[in-house]
Amino acid sequence: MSLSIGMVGLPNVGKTTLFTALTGKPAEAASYAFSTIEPNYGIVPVRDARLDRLAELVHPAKLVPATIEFVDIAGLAKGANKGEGLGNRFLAHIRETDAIVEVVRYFTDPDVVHPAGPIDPAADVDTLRIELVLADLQTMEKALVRIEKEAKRDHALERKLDVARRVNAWLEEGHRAARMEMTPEERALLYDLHLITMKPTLYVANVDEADVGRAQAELDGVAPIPICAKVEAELAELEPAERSEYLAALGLAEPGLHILVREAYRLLGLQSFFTAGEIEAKAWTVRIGAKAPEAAGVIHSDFERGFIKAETISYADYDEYGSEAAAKAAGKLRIEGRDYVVADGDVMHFRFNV
Ligand SMILES: Nc1nc2c(ncn2[C@@H]2O[C@H](COP(=O)(O)OP(=O)(O)OP(=O)(O)O)[C@@H](O)[C@H]2O)c(=O)[nH]1
Ligand SMILES: [Mg+2]
Repeated sequence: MSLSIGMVGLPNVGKTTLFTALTGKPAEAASYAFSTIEPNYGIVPVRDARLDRLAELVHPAKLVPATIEFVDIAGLAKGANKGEGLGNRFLAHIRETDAIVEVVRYFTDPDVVHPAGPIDPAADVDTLRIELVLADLQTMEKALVRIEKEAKRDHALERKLDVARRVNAWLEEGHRAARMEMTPEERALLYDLHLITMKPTLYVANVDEADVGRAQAELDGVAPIPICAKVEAELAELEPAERSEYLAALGLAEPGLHILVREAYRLLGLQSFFTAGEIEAKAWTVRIGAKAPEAAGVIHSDFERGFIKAETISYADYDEYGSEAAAKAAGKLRIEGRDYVVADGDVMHFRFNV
């Protein structure tokens, strides 16, 4: 599973600065609005101290963390749906992402133009919601015509048509699609429309250096993650020792980016399991609640198809006993079947037959 997250926001709020800090990929950030035109794509390893510990114990030739892809697009201006600014066509680049990070300007730096005037996070979130909802309505306009046509031929699609009409009416009232009440089945019926406001969304409050780590009031009913993109970008450039020093000076236990990545995992209902051998130690991403065969399928579809058993050691046991052999001798290696619900941090080895 390759997870991807799209970054949205008004122009000049710090999206590209945050993207560069996250990915280490240089991309142009500038104090004028609409500095990003073509989207930036970058892969971020998910830092996990447990994987480092496994590597220390197993000495694999290769260490492979889980990854998330970030996509940084052009800023959306008020009226983007009507072509204001760069318009909203760049949203196409994030239609198929799994989640959205919305960057909101809190920092006050007068050298950085805020096109909407005074700094007003709640108003900015409203502006952006309206643009995203209007973009989804444009998607729905075409989709409804198509689904209506299809439903005439195939009556099984009438339920899809019904929920599509409901979500259209809901969007017309200005709400995010994700906030509409619907069953998981209805939600699944809408999946292939790739509505942007249906995606789980995290808000990042891009705060002044002085407010780093300070909680902010809720935006649209959820607490934003306070991050100073500028500080994160500086932290990302430092050697580990200097970084620890700077973090301590800021009163932070870890970079805000780590929190962001963890929160994205949580929001998406994901966890990691590990495989550990001489060739490689690797973190894999799986849904919370997934059973052993689904986890096997993350590695290879053959593993799922031919699933027999999963040899499983909990991370805590692996850490305590120090090796597979020692954990096994202590009776901590469990042989789990198809109904086993994978736990976060499980170290697994699959037996399969195809
Ligand atoms: N003071 C301060 N400046 C910041 C911070 N984050 C970004 N900036 C500055 O704000 C300006 C805009 O940053 P970008 O990262 O280019 O913003 P963007 O959202 O990608 O902008 P567009 O691509 O034009 O939509 C740059 O001059 C950054 O250096 C911050 O946390 N504090
Ligand atoms: Mg940018």
